[in-house]
Amino acid sequence: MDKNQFSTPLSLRNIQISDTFWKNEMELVRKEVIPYQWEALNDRVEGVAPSYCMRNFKIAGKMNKEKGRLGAAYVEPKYTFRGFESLPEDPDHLEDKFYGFVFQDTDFSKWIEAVGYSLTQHPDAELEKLADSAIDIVCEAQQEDGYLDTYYIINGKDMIFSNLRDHHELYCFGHLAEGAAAYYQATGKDKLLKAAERFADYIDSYFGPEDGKCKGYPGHEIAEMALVRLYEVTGKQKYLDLSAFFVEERGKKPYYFDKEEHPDVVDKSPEGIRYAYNQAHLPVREQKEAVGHAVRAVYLYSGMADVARLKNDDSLYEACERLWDNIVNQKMYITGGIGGTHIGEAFSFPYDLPNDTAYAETCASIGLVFFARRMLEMKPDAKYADVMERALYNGILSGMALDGKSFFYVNPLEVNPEACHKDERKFHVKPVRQKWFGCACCPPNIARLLSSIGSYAYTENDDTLFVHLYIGSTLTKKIGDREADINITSQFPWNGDVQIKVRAKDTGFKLALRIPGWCDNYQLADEESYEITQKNGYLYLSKAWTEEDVVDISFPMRARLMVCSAAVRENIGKAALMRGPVVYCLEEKDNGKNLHLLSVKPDTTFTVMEEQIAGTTIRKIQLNGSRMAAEDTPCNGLYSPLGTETREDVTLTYIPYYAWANRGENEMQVWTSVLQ
Ligand code: FUB
Ligand code: ZN
Repeated sequence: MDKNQFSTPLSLRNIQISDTFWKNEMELVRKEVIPYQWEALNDRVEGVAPSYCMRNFKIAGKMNKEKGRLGAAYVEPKYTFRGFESLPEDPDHLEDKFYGFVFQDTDFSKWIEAVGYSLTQHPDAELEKLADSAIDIVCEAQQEDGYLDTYYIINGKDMIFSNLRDHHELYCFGHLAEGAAAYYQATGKDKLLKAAERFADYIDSYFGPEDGKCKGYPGHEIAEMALVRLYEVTGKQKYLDLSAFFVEERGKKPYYFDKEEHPDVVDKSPEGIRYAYNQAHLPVREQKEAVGHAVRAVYLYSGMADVARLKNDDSLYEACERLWDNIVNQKMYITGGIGGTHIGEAFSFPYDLPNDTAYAETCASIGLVFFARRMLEMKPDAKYADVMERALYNGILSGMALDGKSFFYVNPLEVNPEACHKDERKFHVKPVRQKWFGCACCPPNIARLLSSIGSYAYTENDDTLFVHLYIGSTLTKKIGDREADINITSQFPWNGDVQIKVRAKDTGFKLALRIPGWCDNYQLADEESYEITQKNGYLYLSKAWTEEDVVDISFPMRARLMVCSAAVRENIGKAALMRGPVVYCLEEKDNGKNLHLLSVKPDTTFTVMEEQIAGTTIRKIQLNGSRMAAEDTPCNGLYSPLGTETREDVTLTYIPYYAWANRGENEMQVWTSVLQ
């Protein structure tokens, strides 16, 4: 690791996003998702599974008042499995019990995080007041000792931390800390931050390397990166050390999770790899393959990357790099989706990337973006930003409808609605987006990511601003005791022209621009006016800046047919269409039924056209293809000699993958046969 290359994200307070494309997404989050989510958290959305989230906080608060706040000291855990979800017997008569998933508290935490980010871009006194009142409710639930997880406050604190593997307390803490930090950074209000700190202190007194402390670690990771965030906001070293402890302890033998004894829970790990589902099968430095639950995995790797950077830990960094390369080269869909199997919502074996039974959970792609940004913080290498961009424009955006009102949890690359309804192996694949989910992890995760998109686009160090993503914005960068003002205009993802206005007179300012992996040949205007170096896919520009410099750079976007590694059985003989960072797909609406009968012609021309889908402007692409006559197969029976099939020439119409399923239920396909 070379510390001179390190960089950190800019504060969202120093960035104003003006980008046509992303601003639109952020406005959907602000106007649609955040208000809708608040209603969902309060069980006020008809026809949608209640969250019980705010209700649980209120009940925990009420119990605090009635029974007093109970403390608990660490005792060796004695496992009793209480299930993940508890539902009322009679939904019309709710009792003072905990309802919902064990991690229901995180619905609030992700909401407050998105609210915080949104307030940095769009101050809103009313929303802030609502958020403050929600924070009051949550803080009322906190115990005197700092403990704050409603599941155990309501069900009895004698059982706390008794099922780290499955019961998500440290996951709830992690989301709380992330939300609290975001809200504090946006508003300067520290009530929730203090609550998160007190919970962190409690956890710190319970877990750790010292004698007498619990040697467990989170079953669902996130606390690792959240503790680092808490460290960065508060400067308290103990939070970084606790994060490092969780990272180091993971996977050591004897396995901590064995101690918890859970006779009635099935270990979902691949055969022979105990606790791989939780990435606890090996110490993290020995892990070479990304395995298990995909969201958990990338959250862990993000935490590992944070610790590696802050502790300057080379071998941890190398482990992160190995895991990164393993994901990207063997286990990632072209959309940036990860998680090839719904069994355990997990990574499958290398190159097993089925299109129609894919899991590719929205949260997992979001976690991949977290991991990518953290790798970039250690080393500006376009390979990380390329994946970040791929996931953002494709496998993450597909998670939300163009109107921001419905969501995908699972992001398949091929859908036949009949199969989703009739084939049990595909029941997890929904042909249309859902309004909400009982396990509502994905929509709020999209909300928090999109509303903080600026912190993924740029990072900085003393003298350099790194532009990882071309997102129109105005930002300020500190250089010593001076400031550089930068204004970026881009028409991504439709056009690769980028203009950057720089006001950086008398500063040692360097602009590091990523050359996207999909771009064959960038064009920089007035090249001779800069000192230019190029390293790991970044172009470093410096010059004697003035008060009004303009950098014009263009990354021509060509439509291209892409093929997949021959190791992926599913995609042999097939091609997918990409233009710039956008992956395209065929939809039944444009191409008729039975998309599997279509083929693309390899020597095709591409026609790019503007189009409206659900009121949103996209670019569709038409190309030359052919359709096999449907009657060839059913009428002649199942089998016939090669060469007897007939085809007709057709024009294939592709739309961006993220925009599919916005015109009702219909077939969709990313990978299409190539006519040889
Ligand atoms: O377990 C909490 C969240 O629920 C996970 O991150 C998602 O995959 C879903 O299982
Ligand atoms: Zn999710």
